[in-house]
Amino acid sequence: MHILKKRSWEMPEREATPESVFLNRRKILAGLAGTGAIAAFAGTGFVPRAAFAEEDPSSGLYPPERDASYTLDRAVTPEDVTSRYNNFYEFGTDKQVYRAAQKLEIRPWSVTLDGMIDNPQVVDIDTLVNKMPLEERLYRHRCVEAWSMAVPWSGFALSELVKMAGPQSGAKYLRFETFMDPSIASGQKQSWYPWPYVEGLTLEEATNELTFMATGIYGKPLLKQFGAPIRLVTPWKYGFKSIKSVVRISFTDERPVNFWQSLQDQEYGFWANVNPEVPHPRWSQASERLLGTDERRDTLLYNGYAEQVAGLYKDMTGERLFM
Ligand SMILES: Nc1nc2c(c(=O)[nH]1)N[C@H]1C(S)=C(S)[C@@H](COP(=O)(O)O)O[C@H]1N2
Ligand SMILES: [Mo]
Repeated sequence: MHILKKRSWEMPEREATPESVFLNRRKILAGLAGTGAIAAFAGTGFVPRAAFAEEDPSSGLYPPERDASYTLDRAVTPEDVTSRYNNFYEFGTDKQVYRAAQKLEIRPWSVTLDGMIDNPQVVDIDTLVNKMPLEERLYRHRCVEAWSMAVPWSGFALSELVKMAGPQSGAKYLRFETFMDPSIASGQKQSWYPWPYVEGLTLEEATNELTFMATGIYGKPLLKQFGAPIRLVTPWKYGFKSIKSVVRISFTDERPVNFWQSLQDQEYGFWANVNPEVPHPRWSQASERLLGTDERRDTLLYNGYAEQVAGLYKDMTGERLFM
């Protein structure tokens, strides 16, 4: 292929994230709220650019300042693409779950911190986001199904939450759990899935600088289909590790068995680090489709984050690090 491509360093920042647009849209929506003007759009065919943005008690916190040390080698994927193409099995097995996901009630919401920690607690989401140092980061995201996106997450380093929890000396793993409510998430009525969705990280992975708890995206609170109000982001791992709508984080000395691993251990494991040279048993992982474009790109080892994370796995033997 001989396609002339813009390199990341040729890409103007404003192209990467048009923050001014988000800011203005927020102001416009805030201005309309309470005037009945939003309701007046009903039936006129007006569709907000983002699927189902809505007022959120934390919206004043966004967008936080961007940490410029995380840069991309590609354009940010447009919000109207990523907000209509999601994996969220609680709401269905296809990618068009954004409508169904609006049933999720994200207030009140709390996250339970428990297990081998000095400070077990149940923390309200608004207390948490007001307490944590919010920032924005541009990250790539590589799904195990060989599509990818690049998005501006807002949130905080998971290491901050680990600090708050105060892990005890025996704690080796974090086990994350998604909400469980089949009355709103019809996918959870399908009893052959091991609900609730569970994921896990080692304590070392959890405190790596890259590991992020996202509470926002595109300069606003997370839309429900992205896993509101809080989801994990581990950009060097396949997307299924990035567990959505987290309600519990338990510190343990036992390696958690994640949702996909308990369904299909031969295809999905604990580590799930991105590696173009290790194919999925049923397809190649060598390249990826960039959502919202007709471009395919070669996939990068650790999804391009080897510098930050390769050291975590340096001395590991006998582990299936790349599935
Ligand atoms: N609870 C929960 N978390 C989840 C999933 C899911 O089905 N349920 N899907 C995962 C997969 S496979 C991917 S690729 C990402 C998709 O995130 P996005 O829809 O925000 O792009 O979420 C991950 N987190
Ligand atoms: Mo995925």
